[in-house]
Amino acid sequence: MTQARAYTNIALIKYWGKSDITWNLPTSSSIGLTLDQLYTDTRVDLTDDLKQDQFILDGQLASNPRIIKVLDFVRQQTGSHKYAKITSENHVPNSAGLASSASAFAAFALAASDSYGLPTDRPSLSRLARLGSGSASRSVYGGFSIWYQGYDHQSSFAQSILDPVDFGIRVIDVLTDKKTKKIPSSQGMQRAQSSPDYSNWLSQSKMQIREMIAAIKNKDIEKIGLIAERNAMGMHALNRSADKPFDYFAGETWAVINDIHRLYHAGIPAFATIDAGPNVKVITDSRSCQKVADQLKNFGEILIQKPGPGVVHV
Ligand code: 2P0
Repeated sequence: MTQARAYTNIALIKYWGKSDITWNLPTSSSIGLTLDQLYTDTRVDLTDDLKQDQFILDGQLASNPRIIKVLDFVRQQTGSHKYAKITSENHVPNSAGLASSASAFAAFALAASDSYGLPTDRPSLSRLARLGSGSASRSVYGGFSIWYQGYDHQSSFAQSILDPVDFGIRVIDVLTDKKTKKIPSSQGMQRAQSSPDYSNWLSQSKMQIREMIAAIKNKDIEKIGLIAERNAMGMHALNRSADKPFDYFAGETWAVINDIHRLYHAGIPAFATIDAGPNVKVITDSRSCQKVADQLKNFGEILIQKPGPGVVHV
């Protein structure tokens, strides 16, 4: 038996497209910041009496083809024929609809690698986590990490940029909408790849990766926020210009973004980023986060997060 814990990460430079669906290879590199509030604990038990893999999520028997895909890969690598019992618990305050495949597959990668005797160095864990869910490759690491695009299973892995984070960056979740998203990320990104602006997005993203690494090394929260906001807006513009256009933003999304811009113009570091749903995350600093949270609390539940750790045994 082995049990692991991993935290969610927020993409500052987004992963939004696949070049290979089977291996989950992305069309661009991405940068994430692992946070400290939302995590998944996953336990893997190998027993001889199981006739198939068994997955229990938050106390309920569940099924997830991606878990089986990762386990089949692990068995193929190790020559093992054992089935696994996987027990997973998401720790999300107030069940706010924030459950994440990133924390889930990062924790699962460590628990499964340990159980079956695969290497547990972080690059190897990030590759295995990636097979389950792309963004999970970054949750293997604490603090800031980069997931290199690569061109095959071996070359597409994540590495640390900075951990621990020794400056006061904060991320505030503004939970205007707790329902599950309408279009799953994997479908959303596939549709976005039909946008006539997609190749321009890829070249922008390449430049933004370099700028973001420099901003992180300089501990420049304003630059980090400005680049992340521009990158997020570019991702959502792709969705709106896809063959079958769609939009994750809701009315409240724009209302929160407009307030964030008002705060920034009043001299408070506050920048917006949005993933595959309507909720806005605010990038800010430790001195301003309470003020920003107070300004935005009328929109919904607020969660203030600090940089968090990488995957560990528990
Ligand atoms: C990211 N997102 O970089 C981007 C930005 C959402 C928006 O990665 O299909 O669940 O499992 O590889 O990792 C969410 O997509 O997608 C995501 P799969 P995943 O964080």
